[in-house]
Amino acid sequence: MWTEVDKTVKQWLKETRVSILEALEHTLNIDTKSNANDLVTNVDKETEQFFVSRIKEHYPQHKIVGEEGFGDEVHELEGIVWIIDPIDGTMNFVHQKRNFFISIGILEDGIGKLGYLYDVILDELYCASKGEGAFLNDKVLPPLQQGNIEEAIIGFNPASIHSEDAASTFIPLLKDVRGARSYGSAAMEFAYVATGRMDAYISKGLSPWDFAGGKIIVEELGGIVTDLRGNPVNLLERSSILVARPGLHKKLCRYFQS
Ligand code: 2AM
Ligand code: CA
Ligand code: CA
Ligand code: CA
Repeated sequence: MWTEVDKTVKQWLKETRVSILEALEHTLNIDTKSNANDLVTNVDKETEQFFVSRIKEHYPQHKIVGEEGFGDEVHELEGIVWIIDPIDGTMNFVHQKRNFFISIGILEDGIGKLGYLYDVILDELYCASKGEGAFLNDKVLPPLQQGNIEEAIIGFNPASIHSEDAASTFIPLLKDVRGARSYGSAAMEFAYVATGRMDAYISKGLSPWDFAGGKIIVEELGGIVTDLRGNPVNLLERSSILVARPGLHKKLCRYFQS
């Protein structure tokens, strides 16, 4: 069954790519959500509606959690649940027309089974099937190796610097690591950790659709995904995120224990 679902998701992703590239040729319809910098476009909504209608048609028993609200009200992870971010990195989508991803995680009874992070512009699909490895397009991704702070490049959200505890958490950490990056798409940052281009990614205030797909992929590679305090994340709740290579994760957690 999972092989068939996997094939179907990949086909749907390719279909959405065609529509999204086409939409980028026209004027986007842009709205704001929680604040003036929290953007949403017609393409976010249409892409989510596309997935919801296809899933309902092919897998009527499955439940769907989607950022734009076209899915179901899901209060428990029993059965099969799809967690979808139709465009992750909407600000990049609007301003840069690149560096945005489609993110999908599929869980069975709360266990991640299939994960997808799709770089629409580059046509690069990062995916994992639990117990069967992770891939970038057709290439197998090798397991993540141990890492240390001094040689680490970490991804983070620059807004974190304004948080009340930044002086005792983010600032010391940024001094100790080799370098820091911010790509503006949680999915992209998870994909970069999965491929070893970055060693960790740290963010406050993410939602399940920001991390569900990435968590499945990174965990399949032996990486660790928790909140900033090192606790397991709940896939139905907002959470901070600390994702890193094994070993490095524990060292990074120490910066956030105070
Ligand atoms: P989004 O583009 O799907 O909204 C940007 O640093 C990252 O944080 C993106 O992955 C973005 O996802 C996510 N994010 C979560 N909550 C956000 C918010 N309120 N405003 C902007 N980006 C948010
Ligand atoms: Ca959003
Ligand atoms: Ca997102
Ligand atoms: Ca989104």
